[in-house]
Amino acid sequence: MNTKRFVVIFSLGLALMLTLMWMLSSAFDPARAYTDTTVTPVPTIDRVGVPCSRQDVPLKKHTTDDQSQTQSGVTPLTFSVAGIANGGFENGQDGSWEEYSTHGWDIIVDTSILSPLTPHSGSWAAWLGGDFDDVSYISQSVTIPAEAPTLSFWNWIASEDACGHDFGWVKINDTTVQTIDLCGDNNTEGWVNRTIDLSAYAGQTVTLQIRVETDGSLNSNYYVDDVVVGEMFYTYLPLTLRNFWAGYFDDFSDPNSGWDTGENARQIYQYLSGEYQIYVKTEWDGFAITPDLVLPSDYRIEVDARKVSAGACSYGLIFGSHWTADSYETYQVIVYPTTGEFFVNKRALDGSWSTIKDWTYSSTINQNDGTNHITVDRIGTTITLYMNGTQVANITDSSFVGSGRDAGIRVYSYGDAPVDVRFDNFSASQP
Ligand SMILES: [Ca+2]
Ligand SMILES: [Ca+2]
Ligand SMILES: [Ca+2]
Repeated sequence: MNTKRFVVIFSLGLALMLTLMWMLSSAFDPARAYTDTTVTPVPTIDRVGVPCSRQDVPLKKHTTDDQSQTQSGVTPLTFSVAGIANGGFENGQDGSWEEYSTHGWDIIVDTSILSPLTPHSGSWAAWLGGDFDDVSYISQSVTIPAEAPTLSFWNWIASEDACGHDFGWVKINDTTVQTIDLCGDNNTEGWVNRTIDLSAYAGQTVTLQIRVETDGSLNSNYYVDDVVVGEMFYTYLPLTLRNFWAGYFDDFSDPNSGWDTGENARQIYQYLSGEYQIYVKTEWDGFAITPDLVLPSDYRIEVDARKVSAGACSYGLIFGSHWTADSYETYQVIVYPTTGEFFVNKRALDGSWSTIKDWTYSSTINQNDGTNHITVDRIGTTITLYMNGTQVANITDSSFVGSGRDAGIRVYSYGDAPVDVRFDNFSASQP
């Protein structure tokens, strides 16, 4: 107890000291005084007098980052599944993560410590390494969703060392699932996404640890933000709500019918030859999009979907969808055409996913590249699911009821990226 309190106070003292030193160096070092963020500042700054020098890093404005793209008339929103608590670190040191540093450094820090580095999201990120002979880590217990057993996070490597000396590891239950060599050759010069397949741990509750160990010379920093376990969605919400009732139908023959289109590092979503294409470029990645419907409380959503790419993937519908400023809730119907199975789950505003209908084989599902007509009826608290006109599930679930909700289409890549799925004849009607 006393020891722990001492460590906390000690690390707080260090953090305060570091903050003060940053302020001092800002005042005295012209290299820090830039205001144009397109200018890359001098990467190394003399830190004489700083008790434990943490190397400055070049701040590169990441213009190719898909999260920074904006489209005319469209507000891009990023939503991630948060099986992880405080995955974006925006709650600060709220106890969700255990954090440790040999030298007592705070790992979860805000911009007052990180500056001039900008967190990937918000004003907090995790800063591992940055000191000599230091072991640092963050860890927490998390359940790996069976339907999306992936770990994804954004990382930034800034090292002045040669390869083979300083390392980062991603560990599950103390077993290394990925080793990251922290060295100048691997410097990212910005936030890059790292995605790790955790299918070996699907459905299990495990301890996730992101760990850095440095040696006694030549500094290495490892920054982490937006840790996500499970599926990730990028969806785009047009500024103008489409009050469609009575009924909505799109055969995608008109490429200006109102669905958003775009391409970034992870996906293409566009009208293509009378259909709507979702093309996911990377493994273990998902994409969902809606035409921004405002549904009545009882509705039927239908779509034709077919897989064009060779490997495994899933596609389907989202419905009962509702967005808040920083989260969303939705049902989704997932079809896995490789085996003719389907799955229904839901995501709550707190980021947790729950299974409503576990993977179920249906002979009515056309396998592989066959087209499947997916229908879902939402009537009161009942969800009735049809594949190619045959009822395959009838579920009672009282979440996400009432009018004003949205519905759309979704694709997930698993380990066989790229994935190419075509949708047609999307409709919303009253059953
Ligand atoms: Ca953050
Ligand atoms: Ca080193
Ligand atoms: Ca069509």
